[in-house]
Amino acid sequence: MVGWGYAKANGPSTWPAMFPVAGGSKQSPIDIKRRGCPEDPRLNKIRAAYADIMISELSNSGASWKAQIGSGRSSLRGGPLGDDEYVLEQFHPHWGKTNERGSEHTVDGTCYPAELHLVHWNKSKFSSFAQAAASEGGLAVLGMFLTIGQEHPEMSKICNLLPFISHKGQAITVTNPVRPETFLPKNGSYYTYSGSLTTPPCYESVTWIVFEQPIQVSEAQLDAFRRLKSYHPCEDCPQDELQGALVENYRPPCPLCDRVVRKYSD
Ligand code: SG7
Ligand code: ZN
Repeated sequence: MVGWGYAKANGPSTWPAMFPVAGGSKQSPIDIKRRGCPEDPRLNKIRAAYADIMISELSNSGASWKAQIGSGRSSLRGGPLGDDEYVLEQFHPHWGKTNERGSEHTVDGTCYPAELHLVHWNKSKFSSFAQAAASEGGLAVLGMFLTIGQEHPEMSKICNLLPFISHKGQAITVTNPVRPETFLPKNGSYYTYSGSLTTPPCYESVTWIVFEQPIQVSEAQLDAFRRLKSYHPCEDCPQDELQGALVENYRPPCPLCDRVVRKYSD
């Protein structure tokens, strides 16, 4: 058996066989039903502060591209996170082959063309990202819906480097400054719930914070994502329905089960 992926043979419906927790009751993503999201007056604004953040490596995992954070200072607090401080580990997106779908979370069944994830871990309670990722309350992921519109200047810095990591397993070492705050929408309204990593091992360790207002990227920028390949440079191009294109790398919504999605309105 090949590893997990997004094709019919190794896609999300097959994950629970290899990763039993993927069939659990606190999985992500979910469809956010707006009518079912009580505003919680105890929630407050997300406080994200980033300074001198440098990307150390940009890589193609075959499932997405990933910008690994190498240095700088970051602090994510507030909202549902209480007094714990979370720090930025990496960011990566999920996207579709066309603009009709691509986001992992959906809102009343509506998909966006892509979704960006800023992955943070709880430095107050854990001593490494790996430990936090496997523990309840370990991670906080900021999710931003991407729509097609203006070119995003900060995203362009990434897009310009993607041709160097066109295939799975490729990575480039960089020391590139990035301003993660430019990926947050102007309006701070968000949905929050307890969930999981959206890829294997699907650990149920994530406090999800999904912003209501999408951010814009250009069609050309999403096309740069879509030009990536999901197979190694020495392998033959897979002959499945995706033909080796790294697209459709989103997990469809999982059952909400007995969870509540709370809303904060900015
Ligand atoms: C992407 O999404 C990668 C993964 C990430 C996963 O496939 O960015 O990161 C690595 C280490 O390759 O997994 C543990 C982790 O961050 C799931 O992240 S997500 O739930 O935010 N989508
Ligand atoms: Zn993700």
